Amino acid sequence: MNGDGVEEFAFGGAERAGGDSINVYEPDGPRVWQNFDTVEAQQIAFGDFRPDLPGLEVAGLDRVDRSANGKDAVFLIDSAAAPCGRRTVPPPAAGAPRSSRCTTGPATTPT
Ligand SMILES: [Ca+2]
Ligand SMILES: [Ca+2]
Repeated sequence: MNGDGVEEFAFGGAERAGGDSINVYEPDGPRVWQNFDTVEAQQIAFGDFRPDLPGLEVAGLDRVDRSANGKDAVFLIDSAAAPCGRRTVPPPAAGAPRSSRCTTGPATTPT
C-alpha cells in the first residue's frame, strides 16, 4: 500500500467509540494510516479496486445503523487514507430471507 515492499494488514477498530475506524499497519507495528469515516467497519479487503488511483485501496462494509431498521454501506478508501467512494446498501425486500446459512442445494456429508 505504501510502496515499501512490505505488505500491510488492515482492520476495523474501536479508536473512539466502537468500530469507528479503519487502521492499516505494517507487520512490525507502525501504523501506516487511520481513517474515521466509518461507523463500524467490517469485512475489510485490500485491492486495486480503482486502477486510476495509485496503489491499493481498502474496501469494506460499514454498518451505519445497527438498529432494527438497519442500514449498511460499502466504502472505498485510497492508499493515503482518503475516502474515494461510498454507497448505501439497499435493505432487503420485505419477506426476503436474511439467514446467513446456505438454504439451497443438496446437503453434503464430509467423506
Ligand atoms: Ca508497507
Ligand atoms: Ca488503485
